[in-house]
Amino acid sequence: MQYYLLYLFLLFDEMGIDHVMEILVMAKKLTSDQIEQYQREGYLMPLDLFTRDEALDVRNNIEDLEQSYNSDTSNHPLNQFFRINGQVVIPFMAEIAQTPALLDTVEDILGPDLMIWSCELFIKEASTEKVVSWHQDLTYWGLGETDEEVTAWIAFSDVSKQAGCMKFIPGSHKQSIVPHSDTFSEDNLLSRGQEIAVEVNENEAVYNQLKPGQMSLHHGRLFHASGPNHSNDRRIGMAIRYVTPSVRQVVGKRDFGMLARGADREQNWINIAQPSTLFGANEMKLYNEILEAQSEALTEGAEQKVGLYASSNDMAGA
Ligand SMILES: O=C(O)CCC(=O)C(=O)O
Repeated sequence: MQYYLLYLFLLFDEMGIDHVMEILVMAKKLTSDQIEQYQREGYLMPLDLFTRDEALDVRNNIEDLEQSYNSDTSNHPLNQFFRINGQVVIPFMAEIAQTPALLDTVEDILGPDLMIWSCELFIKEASTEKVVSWHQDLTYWGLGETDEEVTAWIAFSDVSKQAGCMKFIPGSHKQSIVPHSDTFSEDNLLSRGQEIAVEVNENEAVYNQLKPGQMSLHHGRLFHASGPNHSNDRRIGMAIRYVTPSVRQVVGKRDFGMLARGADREQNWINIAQPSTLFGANEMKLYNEILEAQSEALTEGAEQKVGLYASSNDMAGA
């Protein structure tokens, strides 16, 4: 103990109290500068998560599933599972969302209690025109304007500007949710083609270019979008939405979350388990129940039917 105190004293002397305190209360993965940057700009990138080989393994898992999936045995096109709540029925998506290094990083932003709300794959086929219009994620989720939601977006291919990477407007998360309008555009990957209805200054956009295995974090109110994939490879990314247990569903009657770390003391969420089987019977039942519950918030106010990726026309890149 005496040695420990003496060591601390020498450290304070040598490095200054602020720097030592920073180390003692050190975040798990991010530096205090990165945490400040996230708070100031509303995003962080690029962050290394997986090696190239690990990222390639995940890409192979995705592509094997695309090859083996038989839509006749399910009432859902595969893209629906990819685009909403994949973590409920596809074990490898739930596992990725619980990668310890990823949770350490998210914990630095949201704190020790973490729930997974949704995992989604955003795939744009090579040389196609699919885009994502400017939007704020929280607009249609029914989770209010919370600061306690963050998206980790992981690249499983080369996500360059040419391949249609995301772009962000720095600091835009400091605004409330601004008005959006539904475009239902064919080339839009969002469920209702929702688009920010106020002016977005494209000149301010920062491009989120990522190598396979790298990721970014972005805030739920950040203005963001992505362009078409004009590269000759598919553009593959997984978005994982994390919330703290204190966030609640305020539009729908109930909502579901998978506890990834810590504890859910508030019980605002119906806690669900990680899937044990790919498209297992119990997992599918739960998937349908969640989709029905969430569609209340996700389709609220839409003037046209919102399919929530249930039609094969919604296939990314098709
Ligand atoms: O992958 C994209 O291009 C857009 C993703 C997105 O909007 C999101 O993760 O919130």
